[in-house]
Amino acid sequence: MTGAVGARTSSTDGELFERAAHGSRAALARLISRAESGNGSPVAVPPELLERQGRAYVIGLTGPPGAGKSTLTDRLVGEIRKTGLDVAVLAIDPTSPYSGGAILGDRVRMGSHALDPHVYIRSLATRGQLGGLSRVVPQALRILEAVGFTVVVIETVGVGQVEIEVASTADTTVVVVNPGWGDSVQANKAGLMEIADVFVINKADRDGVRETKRDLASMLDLGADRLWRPPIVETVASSGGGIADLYQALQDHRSFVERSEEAEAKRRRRRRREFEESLSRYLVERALALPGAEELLERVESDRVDPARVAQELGDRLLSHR
Ligand SMILES: Nc1nc2c(ncn2[C@@H]2O[C@H](COP(=O)(O)OP(=O)(O)OP(=O)(O)O)[C@@H](O)[C@H]2O)c(=O)[nH]1
Ligand SMILES: [Mg+2]
Repeated sequence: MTGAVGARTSSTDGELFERAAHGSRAALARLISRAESGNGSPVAVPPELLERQGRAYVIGLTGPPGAGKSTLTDRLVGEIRKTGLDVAVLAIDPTSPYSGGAILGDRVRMGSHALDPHVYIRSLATRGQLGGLSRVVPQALRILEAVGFTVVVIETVGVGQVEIEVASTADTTVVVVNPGWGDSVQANKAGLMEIADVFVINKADRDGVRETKRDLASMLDLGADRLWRPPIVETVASSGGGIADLYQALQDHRSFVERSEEAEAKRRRRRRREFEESLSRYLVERALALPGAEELLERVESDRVDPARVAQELGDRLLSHR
């Protein structure tokens, strides 16, 4: 980071980190809001906190709307707290902008930990920005790690491409479905099978558990050459049933991950992707700030020129610009 503006920003970030690392939730919330707003440079983790990067165990929970992800997360937080660890939850809502409803809903459903100072729950929204989640989530994770969290749960609503991408940044991805699921989301099955490390059939108090389990198991047989076969856990999140089994499945997967070389390769790919995406974003921003860039953009948008050629031209101009 160069120049007075960069220096000022990072010192302010530094102050916030200092306070957040000593337990200030207000400072932590401000750091994450900064990452979320996407204005200016990325939130800068102070050098003395960098050694904590990459340390957190990240659990991703994804699945169709209403499957019981938040209720399950609430129970899981309870299990994790029993071990004495602090835990952070990122609840991600990719479609709607901050709607009081969604956030309030999460607060209510994860309410049993609202007063626990060792639990931090945060909703993230992207206000429809392109690439928003893939930018904000890694930064939010970095911030949480820097202030000392070693366990983070990410809940993503839905089963679309973006959610799958986010979920797959986790060390362990839990796909939550309900009895009868097999009939309704045919289209997304393949994608979910690919990312799931653990399957949960939540609402196991309802009919159709056996069929759903059979359905999932036969799909898992298709990928039987994988080193890890995702277990299928039945839960009743609303009453706490099966949560111990889920927690055990997570621990099993975690120790598998820690032993496997594939996991380290995955981490490296993830960090590389984050690096490349940040670099492109930065260069795009800088290039678009060059004099005359607006006019070029206008010509690209009105379809009068080849976008790839103009991009190269502007890129070259950025490189020779001092
Ligand atoms: N019968 C039954 N209901 C459950 C169970 N788990 C959750 N629910 C109910 O299902 C509804 C949705 O639960 P949430 O935890 O909000 O589900 P979610 O997947 O987080 O929902 P979104 O975030 O809106 O996608 C709530 O009314 C829960 O009380 C369960 O195991 N059995
Ligand atoms: Mg939810």
